[in-house]
Amino acid sequence: MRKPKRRLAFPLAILVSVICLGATATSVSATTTLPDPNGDGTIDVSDAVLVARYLDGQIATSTQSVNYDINENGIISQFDVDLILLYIAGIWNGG
Ligand SMILES: [Ca+2]
Ligand SMILES: [Ca+2]
Repeated sequence: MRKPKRRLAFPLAILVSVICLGATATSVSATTTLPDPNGDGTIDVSDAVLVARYLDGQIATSTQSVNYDINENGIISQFDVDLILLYIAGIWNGG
């Protein structure tokens, strides 16, 4: 069995916290300037999963991966996944 990677621990902890707290906002309209990783018009857990899978090497780079850089610092990292989850949880406003 494959051991979970450490870099997924923090976002998973946030996700579990959001679920345990009964957060009702599981998706947020992408009317903000926040990049939308999967391009479906909302920012939700599926976006975080997509970027996490990209970082884990489970999916290849695509033209859409430019949207994976949530804080637009030129680097796609675990921090981008964390920002998505913080945004969904209402802890970060995308600014
Ligand atoms: Ca999305
Ligand atoms: Ca980034």
